[in-house]
Amino acid sequence: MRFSKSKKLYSRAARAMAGGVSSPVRAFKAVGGDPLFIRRGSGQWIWDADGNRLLDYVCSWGALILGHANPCVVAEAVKAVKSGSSFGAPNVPELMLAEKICERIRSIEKVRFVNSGTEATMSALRLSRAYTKRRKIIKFEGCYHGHADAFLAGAGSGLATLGIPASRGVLQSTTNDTVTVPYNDARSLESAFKSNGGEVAAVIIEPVVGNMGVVPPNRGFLNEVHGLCKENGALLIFDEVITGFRVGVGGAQKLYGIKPDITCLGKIIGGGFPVGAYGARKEIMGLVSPEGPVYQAGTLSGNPVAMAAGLAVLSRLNAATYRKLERVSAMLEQGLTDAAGSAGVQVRVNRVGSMLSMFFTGNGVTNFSEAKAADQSSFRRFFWGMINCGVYLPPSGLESWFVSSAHSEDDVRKTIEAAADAFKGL
Ligand code: HOZ
Repeated sequence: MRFSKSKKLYSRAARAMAGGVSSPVRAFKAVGGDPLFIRRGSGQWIWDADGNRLLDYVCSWGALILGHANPCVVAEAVKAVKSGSSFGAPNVPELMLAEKICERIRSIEKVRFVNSGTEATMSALRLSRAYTKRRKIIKFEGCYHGHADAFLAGAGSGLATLGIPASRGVLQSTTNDTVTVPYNDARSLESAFKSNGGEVAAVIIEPVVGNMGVVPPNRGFLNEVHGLCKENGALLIFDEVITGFRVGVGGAQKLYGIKPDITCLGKIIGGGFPVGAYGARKEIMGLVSPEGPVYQAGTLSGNPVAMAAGLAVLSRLNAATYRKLERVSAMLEQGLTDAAGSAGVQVRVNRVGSMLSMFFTGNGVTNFSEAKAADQSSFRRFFWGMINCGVYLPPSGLESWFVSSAHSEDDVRKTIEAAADAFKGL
């Protein structure tokens, strides 16, 4: 495969854009080489600037559960944009999407739309502090909750990919209020509560981690987290920006039977447009301005095009969609494991529904240190082996792969054949 046009575009981008990209992981630093410029997408496929067609397992980092340019989503978005792209005023698609979210996510009685997952978590944190009148938060190592200052401690995603323990420009005084503990370790959470007394406003967690690769919660872990929050008077914030409508129609909270106090959403609810949301029971959301004293606002929040696209996606997600996603994703998990086994390569595939990732290790991966201990140089070679066979994976071993409803069993068979070749080339 030739990538000369992408290469030229990237050197132009490096002159005009910070790091040549709009978000760090996209720069391919973890896998080497130059990022591909994507020209178009349709269903499970993307085409790069050189005209290469690739089977896409990034799917806009999980936002595109129905695949690229789904005709119904496109039609609704086009219809909306033709009626005006933004009003900065209440609109009907926004109301309808809010009603749908409240109907489907059991812990949400009221929702507020924002423009990104980062805005959602940042606002949820402010709200939790206002509600509890406390300042500290506890987060889990390797979980990524966007790039607001308070969360940039022990964070996954781009920081993990680039090996950055913390971001410059974030004041120590801000992260002093952020306590980090290992994921899947309820005893550490318990001691964090003990040593921080009654100061903890909230515990924030990705109920299934998607930002250190995929790491599912151990059996009972989320229940213990919930119990400890209750005992200590802290709110539980579920960051479901990735898992919301991805692991099932009611999100991870339905799957694991937990009712968090605040839920953050993003990605899928915007149908591929910029969006985020946070929601909770009425009593908590009543603190948000203008009803209450917690200020949070945005010109493009509740944008009618994003709302119409999100509504179109949510209206098309049903039990059959999730059954198909499960079948195809399980086939991918098994196929990758078998292909690695036949090639004598040790891997662990972690999967929950249609989010999965493959770690080059013979050990289980249940937390950040285990995820980071996996062999990244094998991932790098595997990544390029897959690209050369026409399969586009996230350009980091510490990110989730996403299957869309457009991916077929035949696509998975092709992916497994490509993986078998890529394993041989390691
Ligand atoms: N933080 C995102 C992945 N977990 C990456 C977003 C992007 O580069 O688009």
